[in-house]
Amino acid sequence: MQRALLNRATMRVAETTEVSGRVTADEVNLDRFHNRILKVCALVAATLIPSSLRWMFLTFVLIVPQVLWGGANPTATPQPTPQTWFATVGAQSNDKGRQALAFLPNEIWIHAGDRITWTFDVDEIHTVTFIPDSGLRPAFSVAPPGFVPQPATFDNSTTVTTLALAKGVPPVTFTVTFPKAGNYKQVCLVHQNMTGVVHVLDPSQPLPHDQDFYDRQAADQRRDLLSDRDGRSVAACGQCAAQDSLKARVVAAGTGEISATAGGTQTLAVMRFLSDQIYIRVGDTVEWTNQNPVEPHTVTFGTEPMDITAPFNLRPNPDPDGALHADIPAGPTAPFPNTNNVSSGAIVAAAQDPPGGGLSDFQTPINPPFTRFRVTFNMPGTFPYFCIFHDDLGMKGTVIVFPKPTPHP
Ligand SMILES: [Cu+2]
Repeated sequence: MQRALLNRATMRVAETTEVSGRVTADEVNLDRFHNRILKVCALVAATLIPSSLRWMFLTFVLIVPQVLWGGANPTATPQPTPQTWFATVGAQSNDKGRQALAFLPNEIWIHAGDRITWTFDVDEIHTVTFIPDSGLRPAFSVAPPGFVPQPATFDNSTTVTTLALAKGVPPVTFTVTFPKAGNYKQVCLVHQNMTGVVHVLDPSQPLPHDQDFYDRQAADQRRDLLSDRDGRSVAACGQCAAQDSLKARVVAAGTGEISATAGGTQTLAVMRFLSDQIYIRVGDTVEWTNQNPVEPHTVTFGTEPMDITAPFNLRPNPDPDGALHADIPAGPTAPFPNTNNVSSGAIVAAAQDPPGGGLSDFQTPINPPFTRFRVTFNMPGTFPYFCIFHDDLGMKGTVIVFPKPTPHP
């Protein structure tokens, strides 16, 4: 998904990422209405993230299930003063390398009849989705450029969701009215482990917090996620960069970690190759490992394959430990021998299985669950590569291969 706008410098996240700290409610509001530039490429690229299962649904043909806008028939009991609350979807570092896959905040108490407006604030795509207690989790569809979601009502009878959205111009918002008291789980259809809850109370009940509290809480959660305050994600990177697996040089293709609040789970995703430049000699092997618990990445050299989620031009058999293996140039048994076009396909750890093994929450193993990809370089040169899903966010790297030293006569 390389485009002209991708020519920003690749940065080492750990060194250069800037993370905003706490922001005031005014800043939040200002930001909320700040004009944004629609980056279509980011939307498209980020959309391609998920497993091949979901790729089937990536289309600009708007197959919007009827359930999407169902229930737009408010049966609200008369409310004296229905209130509108505000929250944000996602957060990112200035270089976009760190993405908070989170609803900010992810737990809100409101009165029946109130509504909540979510603002999509990042280049990574997300959905705001409410599914009835007995409902199945649908697949997501990608919103076309300029798409403006219409307000909806959720009463726990039919699913309400946006299409997959990223920030753009005008500010992309989605408003949901909640006419019935209840506790409703909120999910993002694009990302596992991105959940929240809306507590809808009877108007006779007092509410524990005001909007100012939620603005401050959202800012705190944003800062904590993006700054990786406990340092565990960055520490993991340091370890993996120093690893030496099967005598291969190891590069982390993304890292991250899941954290939780009382309202649900959130994920920090570092969309970078660590380290992004590596020096080897002809005959050496480089191994990429995805260390993010939920976010798939690709390691792609040369031209993007048609099926971006599938491995491309590899050795016919994986290594004995299951790792995918390619050669540059591709060996004689590869589908397209002697070319430099190879791709890992989407590599990510397998999701956990739910009881019963149902498909309803996409909690099935990604099959096969590749997390390692190796490339053996048999020619000298400079070999740039990228993640098809996240190169728009700056996820790119380079392998520089030196000739073998000539032995002294
Ligand atoms: Cu990626």
